[in-house]
Amino acid sequence: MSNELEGEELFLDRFPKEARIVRASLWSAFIALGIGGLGGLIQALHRTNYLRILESADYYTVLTLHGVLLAISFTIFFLVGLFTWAVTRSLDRPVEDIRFTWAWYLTMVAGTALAGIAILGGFVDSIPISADVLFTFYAPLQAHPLFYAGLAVFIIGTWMAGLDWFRSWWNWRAENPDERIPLQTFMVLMTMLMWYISTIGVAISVLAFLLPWSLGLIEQVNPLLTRTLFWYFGHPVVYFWLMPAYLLWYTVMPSISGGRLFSDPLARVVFVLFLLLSTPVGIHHQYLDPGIAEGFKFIAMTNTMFLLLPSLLTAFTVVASMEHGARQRGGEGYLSWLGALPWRDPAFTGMALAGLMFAAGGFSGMVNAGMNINYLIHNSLWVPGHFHLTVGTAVALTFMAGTYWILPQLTRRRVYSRTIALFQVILWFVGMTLMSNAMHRAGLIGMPRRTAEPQYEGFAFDAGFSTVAELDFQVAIGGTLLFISLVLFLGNVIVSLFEGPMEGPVDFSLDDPLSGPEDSPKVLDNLWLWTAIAIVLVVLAYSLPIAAIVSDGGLFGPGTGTYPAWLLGVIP
Ligand code: HAS
Ligand code: CU
Repeated sequence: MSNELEGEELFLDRFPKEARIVRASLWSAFIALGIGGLGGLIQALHRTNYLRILESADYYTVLTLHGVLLAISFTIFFLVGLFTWAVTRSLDRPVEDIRFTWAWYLTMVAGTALAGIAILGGFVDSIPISADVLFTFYAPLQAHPLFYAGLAVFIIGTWMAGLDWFRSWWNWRAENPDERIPLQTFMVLMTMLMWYISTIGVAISVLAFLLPWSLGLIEQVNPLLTRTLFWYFGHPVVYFWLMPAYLLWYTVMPSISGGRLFSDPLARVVFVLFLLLSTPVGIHHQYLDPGIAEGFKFIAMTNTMFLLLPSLLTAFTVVASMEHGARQRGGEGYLSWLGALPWRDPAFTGMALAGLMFAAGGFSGMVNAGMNINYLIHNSLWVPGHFHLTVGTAVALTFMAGTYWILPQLTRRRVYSRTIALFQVILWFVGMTLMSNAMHRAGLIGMPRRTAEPQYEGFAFDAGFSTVAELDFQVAIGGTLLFISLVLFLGNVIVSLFEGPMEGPVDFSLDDPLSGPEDSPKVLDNLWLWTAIAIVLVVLAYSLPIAAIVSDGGLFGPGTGTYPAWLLGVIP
């Protein structure tokens, strides 16, 4: 890849100021990971009835903390660190103004602190602050204004971060007018374009409706409208978590496999497809919502099926690159090359296991996406089963594995123990296999998600070939293994910092793809064109459903629509 760091020079030496901000972002991500992960353990043991240290009422406070800290803070803080690293190294230029870079980081920290205070307030009955609204914050659940304000501030921070990366690219382009955008920067820019388009939904939902409502400025909101605006953002956000993991799979994994990326143009196509298709699909989270016509749901389903394509292309390209690496290392045969991969390297093994689990997570995603079959699993424990494979493993395990590779470049310290690191990533895989498999199966027999008391005292689930007790046991064991894995990860990383500095040259270079950008048409790099098409698709998919929701239910609340009481927030 052109314009990149030479192998011998550490990122830290070449870009010391940028390395500090990347480190700060990663530490913030890890703090969120530690607290959020503890919440996960508490929940897994509570709902399976193995250990209850809380009142069931506080379960929802913990669940909100778990969801917000892991799905929003951990993922996005890691992402901003990774993207800053990727843009700086692939353009080989420092950020334009480091004060602005710190400004967006601090804005994100401030937003997290505000939302965090609002959530933690839920534990203290004597203060009137709480936000037990879960990470989807659907009305009629209402949070303290601090929570919505925190979210808004956090998102503004990410917008500023995007601006920072675009600025670097604009200035780089002025100096290199004829060069193709380096692949890592291309991936960052595409991801951020998707993010700008999709966060408009949540920004409107929060600023125009939920925040004024919780401040008492407006009396009510139209819950279906705020839900729809949430999911307009809520599907693309899952790709916002996934695309940095893909950045690592495409640009780092081939090199640590000992090979080269199979095709740079294909990687660009994948990111273009994500920009085009990630947003006009959000209604696939609302197949069961009344008030949205079936035809609109059908359109969302069709778009979702097309959206499988970039991930299927990724499976092909990434595995082909791994195979190339294995063959460089002497691997042979149809499948026995797999044995020649560097399985002792925790960075490699973590990412490969994350990919393997994503194949299963993608499959349960296809089940979710089918309009009719979704009725079977919606709001059941199947759905958390699905997203612990996707965001909880494809993304989280890739980020942990990526940390083992990137940390020495940022701190000049070797990872304290590669053996513990290897054990840690395998433990995550085993724990998640137990937990998510049991969750999927429990969902199929009708066990609901998001409840502290899934057994509904006195209600017997038709367990068929599995018993609830057996599934609960697997969830509890799996959740415990995951927590141990998390502690090992954080412990290993922290202890590394106290090790002596690395000596001698260390090679962190990334090799050129087998087929480079010159093999693809320049139009792939035309960001304006893809953004314009993405906007047109969003308008086509959303304008009519939103118009119908507003005309049925009123912009600020229920009119004479035909919604059931629960959706209107009326407790019968
Ligand atoms: Fe999803 C619900 C559909 C992907 C996250 N999803 C959720 C929720 C979350 C989530 C958090 O259509 C719950 C939200 C809530 O709280 O209510 N999802 C899909 C589909 C995909 C998909 C079609 N989801 C993700 C990703 C997520 C994520 C990615 C996070 C990062 N999802 C749904 C639907 C619902 C849903 C419905 C609503 C359910 C309901 O009723 O509530 C697709 O993008 C999946 C495509 C993936 C593939 C797999 C390709 C395989 C690859 C692996 C390659 C292997 C390697 C390793 C590299 C087709 C790329 C090889 C190793 C060797 C050793 C060889
Ligand atoms: Cu989705």
